[in-house]
Amino acid sequence: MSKLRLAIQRNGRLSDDTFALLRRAGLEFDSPKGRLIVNCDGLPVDLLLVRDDDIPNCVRSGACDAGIVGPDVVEEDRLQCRGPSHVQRLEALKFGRCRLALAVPEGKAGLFPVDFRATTIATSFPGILRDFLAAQGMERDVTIMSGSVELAPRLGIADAVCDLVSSGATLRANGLKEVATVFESEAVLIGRTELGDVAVTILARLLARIRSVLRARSARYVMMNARRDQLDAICRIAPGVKEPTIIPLASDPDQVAVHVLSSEGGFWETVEQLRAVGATDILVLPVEKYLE
Ligand code: PRT
Ligand code: ZN
Repeated sequence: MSKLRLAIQRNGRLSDDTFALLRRAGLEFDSPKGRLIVNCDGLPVDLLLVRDDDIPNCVRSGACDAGIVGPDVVEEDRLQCRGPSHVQRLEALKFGRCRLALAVPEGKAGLFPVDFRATTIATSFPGILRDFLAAQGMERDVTIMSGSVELAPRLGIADAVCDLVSSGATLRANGLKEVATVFESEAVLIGRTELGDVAVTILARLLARIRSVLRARSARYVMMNARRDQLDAICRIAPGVKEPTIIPLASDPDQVAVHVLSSEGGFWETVEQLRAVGATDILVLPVEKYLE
């Protein structure tokens, strides 16, 4: 195989962010809508478009070399298959954030966990839930549902639910209240632990590019003018700053232009503080790629 086979979600919550990230990492491809395999330019990669639940198995079985998926799905697959998974998490990708949470009908929230003994819990993640309950010493009956888990208490199928939550609106709309976080999740790049040399090389290149894209996202290039004696104060304020570049201004030997690469957020606050210590003509520029 002279290409890396990367499994990604065909059509779901992770799809658009995944396509955008891969494009920013230099993969060029036509619209993947309605296609199963997409060949990329820019890096020897074939995208395999599948349901997210199938991605861990694709990588575990060797059908694909790597994938982008929620760790909730990876962990559930690991617990279900029990054998060696051959799957490693390579990088958290800063999108698809959510949590797997335990929720009970509003009126019963105050009684958790004391009055939780006879509870039946509906979930699509029985492996993760059972692990969590065992660790808390509260084994309960688990009802497995493949979707619409939040309806279970109203339908009388279960007393509580364990479902993915991001804004919490779905739980609220169904009269449910979160009582415990079971698992935190954010999309990850996974890779097979045993890969041929070519796939290893391409995956390392893809990973380096993805890391540079993610690093650039929180980085800004800040340019300003200042007096030389203000430099210490400026460097203390600008967070994540390595060595600043100092350029003397031709018109005034006491004045310098300062360029810094700032790798942390909170820019308005930082800019206001820079102004307060005397920096002027401050320009803040986004960073397209950031390779250390
Ligand atoms: O068709 P396919 O099998 O590929 O997709 P799917 O329907 O099984 O998965 P999908 O697209 O819903 O989710 C894919 C991944 O996105 C999950 O495995 C999570 O890692 C991540 N993710 C992030 C979420 C959410 N946020 C999320 N809010 N997955 C699901 N939800 C659902 C949740 O199940 C509930 O129904 O959204 C609802 C709650 O949202 P809030 O905002 O109301 O709390
Ligand atoms: Zn799914």
